[in-house]
Amino acid sequence: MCLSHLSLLSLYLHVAMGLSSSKQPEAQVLLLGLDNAGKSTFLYKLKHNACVTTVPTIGFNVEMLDARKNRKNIALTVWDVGGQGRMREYWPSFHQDAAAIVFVVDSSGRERLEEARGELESTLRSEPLRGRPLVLLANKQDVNGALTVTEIMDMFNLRKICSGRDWFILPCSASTGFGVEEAFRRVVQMIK
Ligand SMILES: Nc1nc2c(ncn2[C@@H]2O[C@H](COP(=O)(O)OP(=O)(O)OP(=O)(O)O)[C@@H](O)[C@H]2O)c(=O)[nH]1
Ligand SMILES: [Mg+2]
Repeated sequence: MCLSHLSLLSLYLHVAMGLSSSKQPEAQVLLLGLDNAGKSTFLYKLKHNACVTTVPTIGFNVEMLDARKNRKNIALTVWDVGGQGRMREYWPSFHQDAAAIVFVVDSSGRERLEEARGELESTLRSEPLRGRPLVLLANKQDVNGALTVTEIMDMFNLRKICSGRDWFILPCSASTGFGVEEAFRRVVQMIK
């Protein structure tokens, strides 16, 4: 995917979804996190209930998922944006219409936690994302020695950086599927 075509594709998808003429509510979910955090693995586990072999995402992946909230169906569009350094400059292009943020952290990569914390903090400072709910996924819990949600919550100072929005942190393993459905339920619950 050529990155210069991101906005065009996004516009196309909006129009295409609008033309689908369904009165079904729609919401966009933004999946962010450092490279190697497990975003794409999480997305495909959710979509296909399969552990797909991934390659680093250059550009983004997008999938539509059906959810139910208050006895209504909601069409969720999940944007999984590449997390490598050079991809992060494109993250803000996805902020505008996001109803919720899912930030994925590799809990087994202690040495990159500070980098992840910094990226989360600057994401949460973005004006278009003000007040948007956050689900933080402490991923790779299947790895021995992975940090716990409490450790990550403290290291990220989550209570402070998330003031003014609904947030939730939960452990998961995108590759085994542990916590994946629960994460999805939380996201749906928090979308306004
Ligand atoms: N052990 C373990 N490995 C995982 C888990 N989730 C993802 N991985 C592995 O971590 C690596 C990176 O996963 P991706 O899903 O491609 O990571 P990503 O966040 O999409 O990375 P970018 O696209 O570069 O931003 C892959 O080798 C996955 O198999 C997990 O829960 N446990
Ligand atoms: Mg990816």
